[in-house]
Amino acid sequence: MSKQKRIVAIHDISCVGKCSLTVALPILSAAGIETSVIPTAVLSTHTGGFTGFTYRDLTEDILPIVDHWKSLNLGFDSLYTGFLGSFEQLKIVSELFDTFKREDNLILVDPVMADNGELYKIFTPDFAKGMAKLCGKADIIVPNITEACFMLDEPYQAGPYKKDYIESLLKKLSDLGSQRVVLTGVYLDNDTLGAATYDKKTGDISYQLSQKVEGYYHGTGDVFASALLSALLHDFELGKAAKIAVDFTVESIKRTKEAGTDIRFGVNFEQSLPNLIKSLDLLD
Ligand code: PXL
Repeated sequence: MSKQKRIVAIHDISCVGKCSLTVALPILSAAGIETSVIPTAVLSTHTGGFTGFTYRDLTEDILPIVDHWKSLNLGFDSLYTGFLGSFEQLKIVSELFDTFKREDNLILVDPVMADNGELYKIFTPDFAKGMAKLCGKADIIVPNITEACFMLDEPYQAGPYKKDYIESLLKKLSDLGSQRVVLTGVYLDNDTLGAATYDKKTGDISYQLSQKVEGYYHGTGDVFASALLSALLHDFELGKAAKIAVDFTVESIKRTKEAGTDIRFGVNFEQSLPNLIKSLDLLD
């Protein structure tokens, strides 16, 4: 049995509407990974589709938490960030990376800020530039196509996409500074949807596409990134890790669609966890 990995997940807690920490924690725990957290904010719901949500910013708690952990000599096998709510949080998280980065650990940045050609309401195009800088400190980044376009300061185009276009995005994204890139929301025709992966060191590119399920389901980016990280921490190679994450996400979306659930509440990933555990080869 290999040693259990310990990571830290740095996201908000949205109390209702599964996303960020309420998705990352159960998925990574099911994958057998000890997951410490830094909550960046507490919201009554996420910001995508509910009105009147509360928002308690926890930025000022982050550095004292880090200082305490430094005094305990804590280290992490991975640092995983998602939704960050302000420029100040970008700066503090960047410092946190400097503190905890090691040769052998993995920084995954999911630059959560936009979808379907638009930034989420609380963000400005300038924020995307700040996020692009943070991506430069990551080992792996997981943007969707909208986030990629905002970070590269390019106009968003709707698909289906040509491979040439996807591959030019992958390469420009890795030029932001991270060796590996997983681009989500990729489709080359109208029947499939999934992710493309790129490893700058080896030059390997892969496409992990699955049957497209119509409809926009909230929090699926967090479901995907958490499953991807789970697979990478179990030493699956990048393409295979992305396939595991695509399959897990699609299964969760399909189940949610069949149940007719309000899309704002997120997807039923909980009942896909047994299959995730199987696909990670964790059953004896
Ligand atoms: O799933 C991404 C996400 C995470 N956290 C908050 C959000 C969103 C997307 O809208 O609003 C608070």
